Amino acid sequence: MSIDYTSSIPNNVDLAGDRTLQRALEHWQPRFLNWWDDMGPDGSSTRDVYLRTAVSVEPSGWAHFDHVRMRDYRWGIFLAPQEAERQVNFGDHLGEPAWQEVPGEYRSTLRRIIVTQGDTEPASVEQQRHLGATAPSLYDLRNLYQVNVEEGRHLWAMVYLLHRHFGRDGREEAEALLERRSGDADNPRILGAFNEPTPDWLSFFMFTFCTDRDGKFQLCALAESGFDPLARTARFMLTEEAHHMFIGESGIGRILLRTAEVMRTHATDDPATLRRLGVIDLPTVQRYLNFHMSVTLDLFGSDLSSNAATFYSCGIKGRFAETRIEDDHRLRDATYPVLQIVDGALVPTQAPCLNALNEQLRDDYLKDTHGGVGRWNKLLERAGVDFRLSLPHKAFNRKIGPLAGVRVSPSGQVLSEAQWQVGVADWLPREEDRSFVRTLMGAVTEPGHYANWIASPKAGINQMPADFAYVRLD
Ligand code: BYC
Ligand code: FE
Ligand code: FE
Repeated sequence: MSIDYTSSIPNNVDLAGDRTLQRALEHWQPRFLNWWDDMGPDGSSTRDVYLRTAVSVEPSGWAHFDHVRMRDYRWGIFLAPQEAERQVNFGDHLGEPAWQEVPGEYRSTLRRIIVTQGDTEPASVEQQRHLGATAPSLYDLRNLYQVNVEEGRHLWAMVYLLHRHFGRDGREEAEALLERRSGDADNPRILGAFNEPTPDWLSFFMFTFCTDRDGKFQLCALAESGFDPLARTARFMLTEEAHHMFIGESGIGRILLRTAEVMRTHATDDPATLRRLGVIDLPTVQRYLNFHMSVTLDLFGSDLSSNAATFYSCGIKGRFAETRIEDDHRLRDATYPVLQIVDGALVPTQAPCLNALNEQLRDDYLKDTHGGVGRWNKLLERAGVDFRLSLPHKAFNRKIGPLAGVRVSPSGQVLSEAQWQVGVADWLPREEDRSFVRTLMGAVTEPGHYANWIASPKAGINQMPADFAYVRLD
């Protein structure tokens, strides 16, 4: 099933066979391009960038590399191949054939979840739009643009579903997706983390490590959906997500390696000295990690949520790896532990599993994140540095759910407000951390060269040589 790149919207959904839909999307396309010109990566339009573009959805075809002029990038609509006789695999409709059309009674619920997913995609592009001016290398600049075009494509994926399956209100939602703005006081993006600024590359790498990973877990849950077009689009989006998280994990890894090198050469772990030497001290990296983890943990929603129970029972949103779990896939009698505050302490308490599905997905996410932090610590260990990074406790700095009402340290101790105020400067990025990191930001534009604060990558993209011009600047 290859993709038709001759039509104005590349796709594998036979757009040409549905003229009304095609016209509606061709109407939306220039609006999307206007949004991209206004809110997409600043100053990128005439640059030739070595990008990965999907030319088919088969494993051999979705990673085709070539230099592409950014403004000519072709965003398309790609669904993973349909599985014959797929069923609804959980909830009240377990065992029924998967839906190819939206069940009338679930229309507004499904639309809301698709809109929420869709809203994050352009939001992240908006958050990252100024980073191109301060990329530490052409390799990193290319990676930023790769993420940006793919998040743009993820917006297309959700807009296709809205136009194809939700009629007029779907079209209105597709317009609104181009109107909300990250961080806007009057018309912000829907979810908290997508209204936070991403002002520097340390934030960018933390965002792709922490927040794109929420994308992975939410998309995995949606890839289980009984609504088959949503499942298929989520499955294809997931093929792209792995690279986004790689950029975050390897970006932080390279920062750690470079700092460790300077720590060894100068036999110091003093943050002020390291800053004078132009590298990022490790406690600052930890504070950024604490911040990005806590805002991302909020993205999973409230610990107990009747919405989550409804999404599951209706067959709209499953669990991570739903079909690999061995249980009844209805969960009416099952329980799951959530943290409750009892006499000033955090105590795991069994709750109805259906209501605790946000918490369960958050826990699945945390396990995955632990793996990445473990790999960072291995790098530090091998580099001969004693410092270790750690994930903050899941109750740390929460703004969503019952844990928003308590002060908890990164190690999980419940604190008084006064204790929190004493500790917080060690736990979350300080203004001086952010302004120091800002002083390091400056574009490095010579192929094969890297800013002083970050090591070069182990290997090039698509095995390109070290001095490859990933981006041709004008
Ligand atoms: N900020 O019952 P609750 C990605 C709202 S990332 C603000 O707990 P529910 C990407 C909630 O909407 C993946 N508001 O929520 C990554 C609800 O509002 P309403 C994105 C929040 O519904 C990087 C109310 O609080 N995809 O793809 O169980 C770059 C009650 O909450 C927040 C998805 O999220 C928050 N953090 O769960 C690019 C998947 N949390 O309805 C892209 C789709 C909750 O009462 N979304 N609220 O007005 C969902 O599955 C669910 O909407 C959520 C929330 C899991 C987000
Ligand atoms: Fe995405
Ligand atoms: Fe992503």
